[in-house]
Amino acid sequence: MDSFLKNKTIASIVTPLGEGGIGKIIVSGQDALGVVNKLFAGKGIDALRKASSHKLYYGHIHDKGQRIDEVILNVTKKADSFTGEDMVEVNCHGGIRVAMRIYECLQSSGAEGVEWNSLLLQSFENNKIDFIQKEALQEIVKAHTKLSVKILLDQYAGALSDTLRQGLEIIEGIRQSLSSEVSYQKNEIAHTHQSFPPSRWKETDAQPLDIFPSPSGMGLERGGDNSDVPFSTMANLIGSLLKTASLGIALTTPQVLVILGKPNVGKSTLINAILGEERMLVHHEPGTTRDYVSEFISVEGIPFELIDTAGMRDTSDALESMSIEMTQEQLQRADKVIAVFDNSRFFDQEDKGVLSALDKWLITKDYSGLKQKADICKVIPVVNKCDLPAKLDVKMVESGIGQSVCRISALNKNGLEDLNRRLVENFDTAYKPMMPVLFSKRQYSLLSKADDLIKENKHHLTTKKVSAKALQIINELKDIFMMCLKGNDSPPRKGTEYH
Ligand SMILES: Nc1nc2c(ncn2[C@@H]2O[C@H](COP(=O)(O)OP(=O)(O)OP(=O)(O)O)[C@@H](O)[C@H]2O)c(=O)[nH]1
Ligand SMILES: [Mg+2]
Repeated sequence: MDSFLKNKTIASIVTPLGEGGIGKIIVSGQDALGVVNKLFAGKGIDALRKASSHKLYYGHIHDKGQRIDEVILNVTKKADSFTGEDMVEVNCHGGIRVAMRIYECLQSSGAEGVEWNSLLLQSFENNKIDFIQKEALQEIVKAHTKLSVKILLDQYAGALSDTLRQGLEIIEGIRQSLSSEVSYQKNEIAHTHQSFPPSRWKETDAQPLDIFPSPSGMGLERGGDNSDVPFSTMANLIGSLLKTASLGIALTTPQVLVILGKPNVGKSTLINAILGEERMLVHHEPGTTRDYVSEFISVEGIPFELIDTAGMRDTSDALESMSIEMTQEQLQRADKVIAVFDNSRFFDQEDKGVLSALDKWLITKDYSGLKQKADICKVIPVVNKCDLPAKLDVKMVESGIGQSVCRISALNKNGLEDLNRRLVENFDTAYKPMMPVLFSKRQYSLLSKADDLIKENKHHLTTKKVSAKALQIINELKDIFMMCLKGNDSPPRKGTEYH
C-alpha cells in the first residue's frame, strides 16, 4: 500500500467544532515539536525539542507577537505515541474560533491540515494498529449504543485480529505441508513414479479454537477425519466468524425501522411510547403526520433509526399525496417495518393497500450486499388499540403478512416488551468478552469469499491426492485473511508460489 502520511507532519482538530469546555488539536509527524515550538511560549521550558515524552507543558500560543490562547501541551515521543511519530496534543479553550485559529497557525508553521481520521491512517501506516483496529476506532466515534461501544472496543483490543492471525497460522501450516508434498510429488514422479504419502497434514497440529460461546452452537468442531483437522478447523473458524456479522453490522449500521399503517391507527402514539416522550404529534383526526420524523433508539443494545410516516391511503388532497409519496421513499430505505393495524376498526380497503405496499416492498427490496440481509428484512405486524373492543379480523393481517401479530396498546404502553423481542430476535446478542465479531461489510465480504472458495473447492482440499490446485486455493485463502488485516489495497498475490 502507498504511504500517504508516513514521515509527514500533520495537524488535526480532534474535538467537535462547537461550544464546549476544551478544544484539542493534535500535531503528529517528524517535525511536530518544531512546528508547535514556533508558536509556543511555555513556562519552565525554552524549546520543545527538549520536552520529555508523556509530560504536560503549560504556556501560550502566539502568532506574530499576538497571544492567541492559553494551552496545555501533552508531548509523546515517536517510540510511545499512537501514531508512531512525535505527537503534540494542543489543549486549548473550547469553541470554534480558538481551535480554528490555532489550527491555521499550525498550518502556517508547516503542518498539513487533515481530518482527524488521518491520524488513524498514520498510525496504521506506521504499523501501530492494523486495518481492523483502524476500522473499529472509526466506528466507535459513531456508535449509538453501549453494546456497540463494548464490542467495538474489544475488536480494537484485537479480538478479531488475533482470531484472523490464528487462522493465518492454520493456513500457513496447511500451506507448508502441501508445499513439501507437492515438491515431494515432483521428485517422486521424476525419479520413481510412486504415489505420495497419504498422511497430508502430519506436519501441522492445529487445535479447534475456543473463541465463540458454545451454547449458541457456534463452537468450532473437529472434522470427522483426523487427517483434515486443520482444514475443518479453518472452515469452522470462517463459518463461525460469518455468523457474527449480522450482529456486528447491525451495531455499526443502525437498522432503518419504518412504522407503516393507514391513518389514525396510532403510529405516532406507538413511537412516543417507544421513545418514552411526547415526540410525535398525536391527534384523533386522521392525516395528522404529514412529514416523516426519525429518531435513534436502542433495543437490547441494537441501534435502530425509527421513522414515523404519514398514514397510507388513496387521496386527492395534494399535500397528503406528497406525504404518502414520502412514506414510499422511506419504505425503500427500510430494513424492517412495523405494520400497524387498528383493533377497534374493521379490516378495510386501506389496510389492504398497506398489505400490498408491503408485498411490493418485499419484492423490490434490494438484497445485494449482505447475504443475511434477506433474514434481517422483515415485517412485524402489530395490532394496536387492544384496550378497545375488537372489530379487526386479525386473520386477514396474519395471512397477508404470513406471521402472527403482536398485540399492543400504544396508549397504555402494553405489549411493548413483546414488540422489542420481535425486533431483535434475528440477532444473537449472546456476547462474551473479547469474542471476535465481524463489524464491516468489507470484512464480511472478504470472509464470504473465503467461505465460497472452500465450499467450491472442497474436493481439492479434502482428497488424499495433493494437487497444485489445493496449494493455489490455500494461497488465495491466505491473501484474503491478509487483506482483512491489512486493508483491501494490499495487492493480491500474482501467480502461485510452489516451494
Ligand atoms: N384507545 C386507544 N387509542 C389510541 C391508541 N393508540 C393511539 N390512539 C389514539 O388514536 C388516535 C390517533 O393516534 P395517532 O398516533 O395520531 O395515529 P397515527 O397513525 O399517527 O395517525 P396519522 O398520523 O394521522 O396517520 C389518537 O387519538 C390516539 O390517542 C391505543 O392504543 N388505544
Ligand atoms: Mg401520525
